[in-house]
Amino acid sequence: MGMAIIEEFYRKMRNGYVIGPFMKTCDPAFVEAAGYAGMDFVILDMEHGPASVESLQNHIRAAQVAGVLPVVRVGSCGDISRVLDIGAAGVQIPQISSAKEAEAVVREAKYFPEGERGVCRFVRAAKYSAMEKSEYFRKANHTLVIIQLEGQQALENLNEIMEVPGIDILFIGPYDLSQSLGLPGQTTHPAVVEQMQEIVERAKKKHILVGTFMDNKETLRKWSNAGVQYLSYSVDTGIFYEACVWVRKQMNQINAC
Ligand code: 3PY
Ligand code: MG
Repeated sequence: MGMAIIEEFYRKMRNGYVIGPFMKTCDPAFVEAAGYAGMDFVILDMEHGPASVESLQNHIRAAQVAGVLPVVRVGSCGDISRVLDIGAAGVQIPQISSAKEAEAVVREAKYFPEGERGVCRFVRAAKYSAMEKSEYFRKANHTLVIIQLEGQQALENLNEIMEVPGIDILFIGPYDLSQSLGLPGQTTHPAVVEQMQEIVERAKKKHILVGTFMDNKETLRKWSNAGVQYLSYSVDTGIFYEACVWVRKQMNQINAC
């Protein structure tokens, strides 16, 4: 992905927000459609989706065709360099709870001097060696590193986590956070919202970009008003389900007339 696209993504976040869905479907057509609808990014999900590194290559190609930024949420740190090799513009890593874990993420995601990512220039991100070596290594560290904070330990260690260099966005996972409070799924429970708010405020004081997940209009309004810049709105499968429910309702209303 070009450096200019990442720069533009940053500019948008600094000036307001970016928005995009998680993707669990295995057909790249959904990624293209999200891009044509004006989404800024898609999060291709390896933590909770059936996608493999092999199938994700085509999702990333589709994202590039439709001008939407492809971020991959990996299942574990071991996948980070593999998804960057196939051209992911960013990586999102679940369940980070300490500065040590955050540092390990940066080490995996960045080449020297920022990290120790395994080196190979015969990969898709380097145009299979068609790109000049110097150009590849100059550009390759321009990727987004997003870590998910979604447990009580992450909150306890927040100050140290916020000091780790190389982290671009702190992402709050409301579902896992609710579980860590003994309230699984209750993402609008006051105790969950209070902790989310605390992370947002502490990150903003340090001028760190922050993201979270929401799956309805009310929570979208709440967290965008709170100044969250990376708005992860729902999931392709859920959006499709809601669209089908809407169509069904339209037909029921027409029949009732
Ligand atoms: C969570 O809410 O736990 C996430 O990981 C994002 O949906
Ligand atoms: Mg989670």
